[in-house]
Amino acid sequence: MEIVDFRSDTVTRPTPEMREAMAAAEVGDDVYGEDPTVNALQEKAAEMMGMQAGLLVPTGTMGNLASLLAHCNRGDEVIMGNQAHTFRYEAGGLAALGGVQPHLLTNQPDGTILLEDIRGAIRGDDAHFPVSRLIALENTHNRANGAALSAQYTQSVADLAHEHGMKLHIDGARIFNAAAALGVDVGELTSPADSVTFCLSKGLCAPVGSLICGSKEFIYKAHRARKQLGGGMRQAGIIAAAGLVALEKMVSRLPEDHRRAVELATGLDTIDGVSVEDLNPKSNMVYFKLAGENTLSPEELIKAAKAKGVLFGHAGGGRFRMVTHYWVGDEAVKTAVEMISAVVSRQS
Ligand code: TLP
Repeated sequence: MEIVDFRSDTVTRPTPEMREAMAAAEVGDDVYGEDPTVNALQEKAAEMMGMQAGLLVPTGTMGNLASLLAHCNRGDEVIMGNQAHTFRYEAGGLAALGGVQPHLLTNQPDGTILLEDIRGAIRGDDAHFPVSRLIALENTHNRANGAALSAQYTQSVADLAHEHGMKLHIDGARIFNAAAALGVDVGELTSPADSVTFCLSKGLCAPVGSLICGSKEFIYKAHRARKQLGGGMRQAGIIAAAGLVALEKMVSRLPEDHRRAVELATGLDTIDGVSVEDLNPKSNMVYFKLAGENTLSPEELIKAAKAKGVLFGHAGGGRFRMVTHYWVGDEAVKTAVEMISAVVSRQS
């Protein structure tokens, strides 16, 4: 039985071209700054993001944490959405390792945080208060159906941050999906911010790696934070080589994943007993719930679909997530809809 894996775009395996580039990569010791392939990747990433410098880290989680550590002191506060990946899925690293306190504000269904909410959360100068140091946005926003935050909104949040002597960080794990969804150059989405983390190992198919980009001064600090976190890698050019292929070859095909997400959403919505949250998903994620009289528990649905070769995840609260990516084509979308329909209809 063929398995179609919609659990995440993180499941993507490297392309044959990436494997070739990895095998042929020129390498050096990156802790000495001597890996030419890492240096080339960092320069390319910074240029694409419209920033001065870049830094390769193993994961998006480390990228966000090293960025927070570089921006904040212990006891500082970071304003972020209550649905942010950094708050929900990064094992509390900002509190555990940074002593940084999240100040949570409601994420709107489109992934934004209302400007008036942010304004109201920024603290005055009072010895009772933590210092409001940083605002963090997520683009695309994972739990908001993969919504893309516009350049204009990002600029407004950056202006607000800077007005108050604060910084703006973007968790741009899927920032290239956001750029594709909005039809803009990725730099328009990132250059208003002070720092961004983006991932090579999601829709771009690289096996490992994320980049942090920002000013030279910020990257200098993030470099030390990366070392503290154990993320100083040696001949990391092997990884960077795949990353360069990701940036050169995989960005322009992301709209294909987005088209398939719309097709998947449309197909799932025809199933009696399935309710799709956003019938016109903006990027590569489809969230749905079971509706009507269905008695399947989330675990039962996932298990029954798996038995038919279709993998997807439960995001909590009866919300299921399916993510389109390079390794799921049109046939996989059809198979997924058919199999989920078979599982759900047997129950309703
Ligand atoms: N997200 C994963 C899971 O952790 C939920 C996924 O399957 O979507 N920021 C965002 C917005 C993310 O979605 C993720 C990964 C990360 C950061 C962390 O990246 P990694 O997994 O490289 O640490």
